[in-house]
Amino acid sequence: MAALLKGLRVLCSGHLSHYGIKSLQCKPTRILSQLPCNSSYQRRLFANKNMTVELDSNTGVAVIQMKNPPVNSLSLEFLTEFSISMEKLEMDRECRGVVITSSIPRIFSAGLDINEMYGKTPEHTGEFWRAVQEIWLNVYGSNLVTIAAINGASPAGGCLLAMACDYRIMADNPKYTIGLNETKLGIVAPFWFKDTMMSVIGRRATEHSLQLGIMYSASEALRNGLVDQLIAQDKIMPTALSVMSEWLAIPDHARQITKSMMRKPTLDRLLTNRESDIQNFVNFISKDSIQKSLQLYLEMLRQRKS
Ligand code: CO8
Repeated sequence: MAALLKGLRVLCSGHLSHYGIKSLQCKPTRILSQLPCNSSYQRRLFANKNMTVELDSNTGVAVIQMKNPPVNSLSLEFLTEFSISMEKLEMDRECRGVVITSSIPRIFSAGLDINEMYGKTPEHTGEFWRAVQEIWLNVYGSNLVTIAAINGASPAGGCLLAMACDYRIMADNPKYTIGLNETKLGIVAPFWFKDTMMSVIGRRATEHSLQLGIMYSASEALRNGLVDQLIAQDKIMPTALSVMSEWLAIPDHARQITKSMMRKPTLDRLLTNRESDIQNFVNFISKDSIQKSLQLYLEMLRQRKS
């Protein structure tokens, strides 16, 4: 018993941080379902331009609500703000889990902002891609429990963000779709998008999905494991919080080490190839043929609207 306690202390002090995705932090364990009903209720709100972040310090659960109209596209500014918010929550001793959702009706996120990739300088494109890597490293590598409450369409980068979480709940609406559709834009999902999808739905389904750029309906996404649960739109947040309470019932250190064991090789692959990945992206996206594809795609989006 003494040895076990000593082991736990070592873990909590972060000496085994090579096991950890980020350095391990033991935060006081509070279980949502065990909270007294009359517990003093404390919410902290961080209002940003592109999202609101609300932390309930009684439960340890934060909610990030994306609000970048019209479609929550992931611009450089959005990505930077999101990463800073995640880092703040990660450092906050009161936070143990985060639910990511959208305040825009019918849209979770339209993925990367195509305008950031079209007609821009290589310097800008490189900076943008570093920010894309950063948001993925922050979410996929988070020590917190992460749940995506997907309350609308979630193509490409929106799907990546959801897949980087520990659990995905999607609104049960046949009009909402989710998937990595890059090939349909004439571009290629990078290796770490592919790795993330493979870790969620397996190799064969990923190969099929990526080659065809498939956007799955909510029910298809449930069937192939891309999302874990479907629920009526108005039940999505209560369900996310209830699932969160199950995850928070597990001691943090045990869950975090397990998560790290599963995710570290994938994270390390990007960390060791980060600069070459940026260079590859800049070279690829600067090609005339790719710029042409992006231009046509943007025009198609505009025409579809009119
Ligand atoms: N980026 C920038 N603008 C966008 C994007 C986007 N991803 N998506 C939509 N918009 C714009 C539209 O052009 C339109 O602009 P405007 O008002 O000026 O005409 C406005 O947002 C509203 O769009 P819609 O009218 O289409 O809105 P709807 O509610 O009808 O549909 C959808 C919402 C379903 C999200 C739809 O807009 C859509 O399908 N968008 C495209 C989504 C997409 O294909 N995203 C892929 C982005 S690429 C990516 O994330 C990964 C890239 C990896 C690169 C790797 C290279 C090596």
